[in-house]
Formats: sequence, C-alpha cells, structure tokens
Amino acid sequence: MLVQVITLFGEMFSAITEYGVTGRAAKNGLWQLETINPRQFADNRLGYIDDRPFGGGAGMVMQAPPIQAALNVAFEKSGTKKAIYLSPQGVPLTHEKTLELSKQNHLILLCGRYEGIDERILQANDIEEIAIGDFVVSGGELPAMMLIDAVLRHRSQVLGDEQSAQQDSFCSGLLDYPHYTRPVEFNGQKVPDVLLTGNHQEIAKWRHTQSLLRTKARRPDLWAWYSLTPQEVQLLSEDKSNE
Ligand code: 4G4
Repeated sequence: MLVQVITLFGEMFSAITEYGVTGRAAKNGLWQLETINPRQFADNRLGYIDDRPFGGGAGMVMQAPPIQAALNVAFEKSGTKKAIYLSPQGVPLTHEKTLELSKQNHLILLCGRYEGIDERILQANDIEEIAIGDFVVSGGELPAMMLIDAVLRHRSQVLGDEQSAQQDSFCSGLLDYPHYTRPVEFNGQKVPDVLLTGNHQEIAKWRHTQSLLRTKARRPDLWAWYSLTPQEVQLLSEDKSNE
C-alpha cells in the first residue's frame, strides 16, 4: 500500500514508519510512505504558504495553489484522484471506514495546520473530510497517523497474529474484555479465578459477558444499536454483578 501524505512536517511520520507493528510492516515492504511538503510550491523564497483569512479574524489559512500543486504530484504518481482531509469538521471515522480504506492500494492524506486550508481545494477535488474524534489538535498529522495505523491493522500481514485484528474491539460492535498476565497477584488484586481454570468454554463466556457489561456501562451509544442474541441475554441474566 502506498500512503502519500501532504504535510509541512513529514518527519513526524517516523512515529509510524519506524516503531511498532506499523514500523515492522514498513520495513517488510507491506506499505510505503511518501510525504510531500507543500512548502516546495510556495510562491516566495521563504517558503510561506499561509496567509491571512479573507473576512478577518484570528489565525492564518493554508493557501490553495501550493496545496493543489502537492495534491497533483500525489495524483500523478498514484493514478488516483481521491484524497482524505483530516479536519475537526469531517465525518467521524469509524471501524467500518478503516476497513473500507484498508482495501485500497493507495491513500492520499492532506494534513492541515493553522486554521485549515482554503475551502476551494475541497470543492475543486474529490476530497473526503474525516475527523478522528470531536476534538481539535494543532495539525492533521497526528490524526492522519492514527488513521494510517488503524487502516494498516486490517491488512492481514501487518499484525503478526492473523486473528488479532478480528478480535479487536469494535469488530463485534462491543468493547474488548479485560486482559491479565503474570503475576497472579498484584497489589493485593488477584486475576479473576475463571481465567486460571483452563476451562476454555467458561473463559469465553466470562470474556463475552465482560464485553457486554463494559459496552452497556461505557458506551450507551453502541449499546442502543446492539441487538442481543438469546445467548447474550442468558449470559447477562447469569451474571451476578448485573442484578
Ligand atoms: C483542518 C482544519 C483533525 C485541520 C483545522 C485535524 C482535529 C482533527 C486542522 C485544523 C485537527 C480531528 C488546526 C483547527 C488540524 N484537529 N478531530 N487539526 N485545526 O480529526
């Protein structure tokens, strides 16, 4: 997969090209990053690509011409004409969207700084505006890295264990269950007994119940849409903590 990112701060992306599972996947040639700095298309020797907003107000706006030039470089090389703009005004990113994007061979991401980019870029191109959450950060780079990481996790060779992406939270529409490892006792807290029994069926039932209880408690939005199977209704009715 070729991921092209239009950014003023390409160096930041070493966080995903050099570390962890995404870093190993890059080293193994499973994906490739190309950053394009719109500064190289500035109309001035100092490389400024921002200007004051028409209509006044605080902050600066990224100018359309250097962004369009950078997009054109990405379009040219990848043979695609679609791009994604990470912005607080975007449609919220979901598990389903990351899965859909993981089936593409190319991704082009546009990272805004200052107050964002000139709106005419969004009108003149096939650009999907995506938000990773209802909060604002200083630039689109961190959101872009989160999107890339989430997308790469769906590609089968990226995670060592083929099963883990499937087992991840959200595949089922439920939050993940709690995890424990050695030691058996820490700070006076013991690992739940059932996990030490070796009874795989009981362990699976306990984990499933924990996922249900957590989702109900923490994510009423997900819970409202979740339709319980008869077995799940049974699991919840058997759980002592849910009376
Ligand atoms: C576009 C417009 C994305 C991009 C304005 C980007 C949060 C998200 C940015 C800005 C972002 C998100 C600097 C206000 C960069 N913040 N939730 N910041 N701002 O996905």
